[in-house]
Amino acid sequence: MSNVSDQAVRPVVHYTVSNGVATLELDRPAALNAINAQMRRELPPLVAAANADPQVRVLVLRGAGDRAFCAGADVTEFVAEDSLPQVRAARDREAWNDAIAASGKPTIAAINGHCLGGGLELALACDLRIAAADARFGFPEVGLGVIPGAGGTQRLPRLIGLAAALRMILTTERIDASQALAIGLVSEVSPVADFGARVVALSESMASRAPLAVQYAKRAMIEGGALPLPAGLHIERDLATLLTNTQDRLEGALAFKERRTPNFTGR
Ligand code: CO8
Repeated sequence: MSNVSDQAVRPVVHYTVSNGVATLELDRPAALNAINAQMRRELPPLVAAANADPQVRVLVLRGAGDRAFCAGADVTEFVAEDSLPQVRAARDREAWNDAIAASGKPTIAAINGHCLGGGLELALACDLRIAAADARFGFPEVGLGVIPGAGGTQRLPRLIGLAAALRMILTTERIDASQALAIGLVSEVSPVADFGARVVALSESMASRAPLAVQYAKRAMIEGGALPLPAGLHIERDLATLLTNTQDRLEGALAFKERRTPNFTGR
């Protein structure tokens, strides 16, 4: 007997908040956390909730289980649906990635095991990618008759350079964590046994910094990076000026003078 209705109500994105860090866990480990329609529906409102919650200073995306961050789009859905739902699904896929990429708060993809296709695009929509030593990365799309359609062809070459991106996408070859580190796809690699602790340490360290300064620094780099240098410098100057009016700027200087840990409030 089918248990489709059970599957429909069980959440496939698990959301928790601890010490200023919202963790969004893709939770379909039996399918290597493949992205299905339900997951695409659930994630954007959770990202919105994290963005709206003043207690949340950092977002972490991870996959449930020990085998995968995310093995890409749920290929079985593409086989089952007719062409109009496929078009809709493609549009949903962009919206889901847009929600992550548009977050004003810093985002970290914590990647273990398989990170493929749409899963890699999700990681690319984050600000930082950190990997466990067992992580494997690849874009299988052209082997399935499609192309990366949720940011992969645009974000990957901007991050690792055109030659390396062409190689990954056109060959579908998979790379391991050390290769990903060497080409700048991830910023660090941890032994599998230490990975969970490292994710917590990094995210909580970021969450302990002045929230507005973190957000403005991110904005200056991302918005300014898409502009000619003079316009980018203008954005940087504006945001730096805005920060001079914050309580946290005074708190940072005072804490330094008093040799204590600053108590930042995000104001
Ligand atoms: N979609 C649905 N189910 C999946 C997916 C997926 N992407 N990946 C893995 N699974 C399922 C498997 O079917 C299997 O289920 P079951 O136990 O019920 O048979 C379970 O997860 C475990 O997987 P494997 O037994 O295959 O585990 P292995 O360790 O042997 O292999 C791999 C792991 C190499 C990751 C393998 O599972 C694999 O190649 N998966 C597919 C990867 C992939 O091609 N992803 C899609 C990328 S493309 C994309 O994301 C965007 C465009 C999609 C368009 C598709 C048009 C056809």
